[in-house]
Amino acid sequence: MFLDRVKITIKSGNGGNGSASFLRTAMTAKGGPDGGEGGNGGNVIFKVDKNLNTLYNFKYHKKFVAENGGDGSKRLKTGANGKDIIINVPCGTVIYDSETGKIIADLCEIDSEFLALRGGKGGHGNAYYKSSIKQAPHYSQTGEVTKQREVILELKTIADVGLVGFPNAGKSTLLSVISNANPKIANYPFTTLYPNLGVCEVYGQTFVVADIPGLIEGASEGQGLGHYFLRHVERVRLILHLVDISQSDGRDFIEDYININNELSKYSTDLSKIPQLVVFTKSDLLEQDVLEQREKLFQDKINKEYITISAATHHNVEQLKQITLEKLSKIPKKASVEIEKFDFDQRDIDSLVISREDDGTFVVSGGKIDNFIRGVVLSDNRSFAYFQNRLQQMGIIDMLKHRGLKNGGTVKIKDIVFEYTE
Ligand SMILES: Nc1nc2c(ncn2[C@@H]2O[C@H](COP(=O)(O)OP(=O)(O)OP(=O)(O)O)[C@@H](O)[C@H]2O)c(=O)[nH]1
Ligand SMILES: [Mg+2]
Repeated sequence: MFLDRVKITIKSGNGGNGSASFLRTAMTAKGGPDGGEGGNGGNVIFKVDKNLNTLYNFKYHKKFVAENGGDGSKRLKTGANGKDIIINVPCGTVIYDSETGKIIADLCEIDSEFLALRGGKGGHGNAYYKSSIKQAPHYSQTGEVTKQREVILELKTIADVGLVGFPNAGKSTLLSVISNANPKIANYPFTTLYPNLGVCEVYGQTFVVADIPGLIEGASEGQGLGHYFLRHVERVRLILHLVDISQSDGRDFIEDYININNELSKYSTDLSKIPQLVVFTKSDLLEQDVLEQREKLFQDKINKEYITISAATHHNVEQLKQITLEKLSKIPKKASVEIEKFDFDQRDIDSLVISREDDGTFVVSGGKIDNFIRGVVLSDNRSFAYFQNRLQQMGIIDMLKHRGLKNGGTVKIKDIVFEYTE
């Protein structure tokens, strides 16, 4: 089963909590704050693995969660950082944000890495808050809690050359003859079920060839597997359009040529703009005079550049490789897909939303509050006083009053519910 589009869930690790602790030993009855910092959560990283060429690994494994950071502890001990999770993908994987459909990354270099989600920050321990005026802070900060996200991975093969043509045209046979690939070959249509890649070498230079299977009439409207695979043609620089000139499947070779081109242009005008070289295959099956007649017919009717080969006898195969290399040298490398500037991992630390529940309770939420509340531990009157002070400083009390909060009104901020008193 070939898998080239899949939705997965990813999550970076939460930050570990900072610790609130005081040094107590036999010698120091009243030691200072010694609560250590929480560790950072692990990141989510995508990495190109050259040994992969499908997204099959994601068929059953769809959730990837990096490790949480460890909590800080006494004696200034910092929590361990959570381990990153590395997600291996094949070269040519484009990553989309499932929510907005925007492209997050296009991974087309071997071994390249992409940091998709940063781990949550660890919280500060109480030792961090010690200052000349605050000798014994009793509070610490909780770690940053990260959100789970969904992304779509889509494989768009990166090859210089795409082999297209009707099933049985001889695509896989040609690939096996000109490259290191070893695809399945058989005398029936749809032998190849997913694109194969091979590296072809000519005079010490190389190019990558993709065998794009399953193209038939109606492919652009979803017939067969072809439509599914046409996205792999999008990024090739040159199409070798294979046409069985021996007509061994009983169809007219010129109609075959026209039909496949129709499918390409129906799929997208971009595909029809990709430079093409027509390759007539299986010349060994025809008498020389019949072959010449058909070539002449093609010249008269279509008048496009072509080369006639036989993968069986290797007739013209070397020439085809050389012409392909020569053509490629004149076609610029394709830019990778266009990426809009988009910070997928942007953290919301600014939003502030005030809403009201049916019973009149004011609810304050948003990233600004989430961030602030990490440092709030309502263990006693002092910390509550701090909490109220900060609400005042942040302008939240004024905003609430503006929205109608009166003395005695109820306010809910995350898990904290309190009565407002002036
Ligand atoms: N005589 C002869 N037979 C060939 C030649 N090239 C391919 N064939 C045969 O044609 C049949 C189909 O070849 P494949 O390479 O599997 O064709 P394909 O285009 O990959 O077909 P699908 O994978 O089904 O799309 C096989 O039986 C091959 O042996 C050739 O140059 N000469
Ligand atoms: Mg094949």
